Amino acid sequence: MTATRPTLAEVTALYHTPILDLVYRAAGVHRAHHNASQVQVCVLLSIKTGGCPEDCGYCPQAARYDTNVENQGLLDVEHVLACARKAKDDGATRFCMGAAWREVKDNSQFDRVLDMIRGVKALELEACCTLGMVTAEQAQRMKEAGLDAYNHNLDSSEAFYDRIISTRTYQDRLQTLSHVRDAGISVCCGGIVGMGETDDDRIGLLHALANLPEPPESVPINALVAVEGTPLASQPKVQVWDMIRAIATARILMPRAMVRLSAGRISMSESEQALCFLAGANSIFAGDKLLTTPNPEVDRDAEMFANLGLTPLPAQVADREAAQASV
Ligand code: SAM
Ligand code: DTB
Ligand code: SF4
Repeated sequence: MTATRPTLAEVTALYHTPILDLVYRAAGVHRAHHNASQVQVCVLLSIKTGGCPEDCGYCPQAARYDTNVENQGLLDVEHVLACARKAKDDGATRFCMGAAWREVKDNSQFDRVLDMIRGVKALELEACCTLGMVTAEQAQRMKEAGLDAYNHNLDSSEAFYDRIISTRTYQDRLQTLSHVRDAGISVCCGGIVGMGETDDDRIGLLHALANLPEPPESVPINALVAVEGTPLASQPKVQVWDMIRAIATARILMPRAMVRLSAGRISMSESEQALCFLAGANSIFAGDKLLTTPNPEVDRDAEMFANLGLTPLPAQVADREAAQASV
C-alpha cells in the first residue's frame, strides 16, 4: 500500500490489522521518518472561553449546553503572552491559542489575536491558533503575523459528523483547511475517538485526512473527554486499544506528520501512553489544562519522559519536519 492517497479499502484493511502487528509496523514507519525518542511539547490556552453558538455535541463550550464552563471574553495580549512565557519556561516549543468562536470576524478582536501571534513568535515559540472557520484573507493575515500552524479538525467521518454537529458542514471544514493551506500555514487536522462512532467512521476520518490535497503536518487524535451537560456526557470511556489503533493507522498513512496524543491523557496510565508513543504518537499537549478540561501536571509528564527515555523535540526540528511534510 502506498502511503499517499490510500483508498478506502486500503485504509480499512490496514486499520483491521491485528493490533500488535499494526503497532510493530507503525513503529517502523515512525522510526524511518522521525527520531522516535523526541516528542513535541505543545501548550494550549483558551483565549476566549464558552458561549459558542455552534452545537458540537462533544463540546463543553457550546452556549446551548448547561456545563460548568465559565464564559470568558477574549483575553488581553499581555495575559496571553505571560502564559506563553510560562509555557516556554515549562519546556514547550509550540503555543496553541483556542477560541470558542464559530468563525473569525474582521474586527478588533481578530486584530488582537494577530498581536498575540506576533508576541508568541517574538518569544521564539511556534504559534498555532484554532479559532473556527477562516476566510482566505484572514488566513493570509495570520500568516503575515507569523502563524506557524492552524488547527481545524474534521472530527470524524463525513457520515458520522452530521450526528454530532448540525451548525456547520464537513464541506465548511474542508474549505477552511484549504484557505489555511493556500496561505502557506501548516495544517493541524485530526479528530476524536469515543463519540459513539463505528470502526468504519474512524476509517472514514483517517481516509479523509490522508486524502486531503496535502496531508496535514499535524494530526491530533483526541479521546473524547465526556463532559457533564453535553449530549455525549454518558459516552463510555474509550478503550485504549482504540486510541492505539487510530494512532498507528494515522502514523502509517501520514508518515511525516506529527501525530498528537491529544485530549484524554489524564485518564491514561503511563504504560498506556507508552503504547501510543510506540504506535507513532510524537506530540502531546502539556500543562495541567487543555482548553477547559484537566490534563496531566507538568511534573507527572517530566517523570513519564524520564521513565520512557523521551526528550522534548526542539522547536527548529519541528519546523523542519513541517517543511519536509509540505514538500
Ligand atoms: N471553536 C474552534 C473550532 O471548533 O474549530 C476551535 C476550538 S475547538 C474546542 C477544537 C477541537 O477540540 C474540536 O474540533 C474537537 O476536535 C476538540 N474537542 C473539543 N471538545 C472536546 C472534548 N470534549 N473531547 C475531545 N476533544 C474535544
Ligand atoms: C485538538 O485537536 N484538541 C485540542 C486542540 N485541538 C484545540 C482541544 C481539546 C479540547 C478538550 C476539551 C476541553 O479542554 O475543553
Ligand atoms: Fe464552538 Fe469549537 Fe466547541 Fe464547536 S468545538 S462548540 S465551534 S468551541
